[in-house]
Amino acid sequence: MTKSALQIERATYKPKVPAALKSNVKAVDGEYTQSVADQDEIKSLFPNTYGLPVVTFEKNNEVKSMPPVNVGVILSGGQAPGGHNVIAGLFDGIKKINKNSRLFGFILGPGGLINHKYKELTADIIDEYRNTGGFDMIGSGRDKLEYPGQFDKGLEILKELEIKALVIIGGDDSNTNACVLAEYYAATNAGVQVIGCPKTIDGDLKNEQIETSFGFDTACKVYSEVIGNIQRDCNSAQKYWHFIKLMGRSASHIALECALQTHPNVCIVSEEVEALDLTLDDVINQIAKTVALRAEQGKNFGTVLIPEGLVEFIPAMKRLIAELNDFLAKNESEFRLIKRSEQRNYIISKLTKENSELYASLPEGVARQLTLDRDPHGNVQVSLIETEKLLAEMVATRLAEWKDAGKYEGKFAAQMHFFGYEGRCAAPSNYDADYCYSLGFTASCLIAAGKTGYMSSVRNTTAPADKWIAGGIPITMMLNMEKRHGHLKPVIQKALVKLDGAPFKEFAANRDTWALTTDYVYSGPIQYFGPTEVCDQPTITLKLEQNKN
Ligand code: FBP
Repeated sequence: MTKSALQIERATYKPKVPAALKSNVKAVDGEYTQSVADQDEIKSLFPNTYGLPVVTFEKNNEVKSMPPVNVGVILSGGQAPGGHNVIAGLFDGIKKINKNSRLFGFILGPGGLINHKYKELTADIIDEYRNTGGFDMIGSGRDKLEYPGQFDKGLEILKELEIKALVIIGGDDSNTNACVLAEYYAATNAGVQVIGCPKTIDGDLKNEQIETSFGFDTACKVYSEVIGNIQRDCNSAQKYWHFIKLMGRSASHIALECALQTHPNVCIVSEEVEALDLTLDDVINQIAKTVALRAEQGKNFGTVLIPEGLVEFIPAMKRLIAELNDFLAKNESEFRLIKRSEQRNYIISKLTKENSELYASLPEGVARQLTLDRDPHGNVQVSLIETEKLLAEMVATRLAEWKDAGKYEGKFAAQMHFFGYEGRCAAPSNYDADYCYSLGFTASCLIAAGKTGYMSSVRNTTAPADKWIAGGIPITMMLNMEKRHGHLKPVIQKALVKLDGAPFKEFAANRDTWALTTDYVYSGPIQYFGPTEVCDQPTITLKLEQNKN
């Protein structure tokens, strides 16, 4: 495999880890825990893994010899920078337990466990992938591990390979499933521990105990670099408004962090749109107003950041999508027989009045995207909806109306962008390289301590790595009951942007200034070599949340 000069140099980077992990460790049990809500129900569903104590790893002077342990690892869901370092940390950790320990990677996600597709991860493979982006060492997938039949099928291969512990690296859903699996294997005395690791660029798997999900740091830095480049281009030519959609299936953490890093003229935060019960029209007016005000100062240029999940947070759009999901599920075959040119009118004629009017007001392209194929759960695939085009087109129409009414004088030309896949496999920043390696190593400590149903946790990460705290959090502690596909299920609470949280407040305090001035910040590319103030900074979100800015 041909390697770039950066790849060759970066392979030698030794991730920084919490001081305790440099020595032998002992597991210190903390307080016994409760789930965040619905305690009685969660307790009855997880009798073997509920209420366990939080664990912290501390230095241990005693050297204990341990037998080798075979471990399996799965990457689940969307790629996030640093996944390979979780696996490298886990590998080094189990080799420290005993040099004869073995690591097996299941191929292309949870499906690899069910279908018995795996490969042994030996030192030469691990070394090839240290500090690299991507999940290509073993691949990832979105199969869900949900049913006892799958758990039993998985157990067959675990038994065959004498695997005593399984590490699932994933987002909120995958870790919920890890928790269910841990309970099932404990209840059936399967002899397999299950440990989760918090992954997702979306940044929405976090809570009191889990400071951040890995990959968020790197992805936001990559997007902010490119947004900065666009802003400099924008300010140089002064002729375009750039509408930039940013990934994040649901929560707006990525858009918010990028706004804090780059100071765009507008950033929409879905959670605020929902809280204020704004309509699509309100959002359009809000952007058009900023365009008009800047035009009054002779500034016919600017940037707008849009979170990927926005349309599902606009209450009226949410209702429209829900009716469309329902209607298309029932009438899919009839709809597909209708000529493409007549599909729009067909839908308009079938929806209830409010939804029909909203659908009719949408630009052609977006209206069509809303009727495209659903995901396996029957939901519209939001990442396929070109919200950046929707907003740019509707803002152009609104400005034209204002121009006719003599309320706006200016020029408006838009450029559209969507940043998502560009950042998901970037080489991890120092933060993610260190955090991920530490998470993986900590997972091996949880295994050695005999724990199951825990998520690997590394805390205090705005401090230098030496002071980070490694431990484990019982996953049941993060569960509550939520309605999914019509049924109440135990799930990890998804962390949306908190409107009373420090990151949003910081943004809200500055956005009016950023709207009218041109206060762009150019964060530049991620730096891997150089002074720690440049290379080791966590996200602004994390610093503000921990009051460290
Ligand atoms: P995870 O939550 O699985 O980490 O995935 C996040 C994400 O990158 C979202 O931001 C995005 O909406 C989605 O994956 C895209 O999915 P896909 O990779 O299947 O196109």
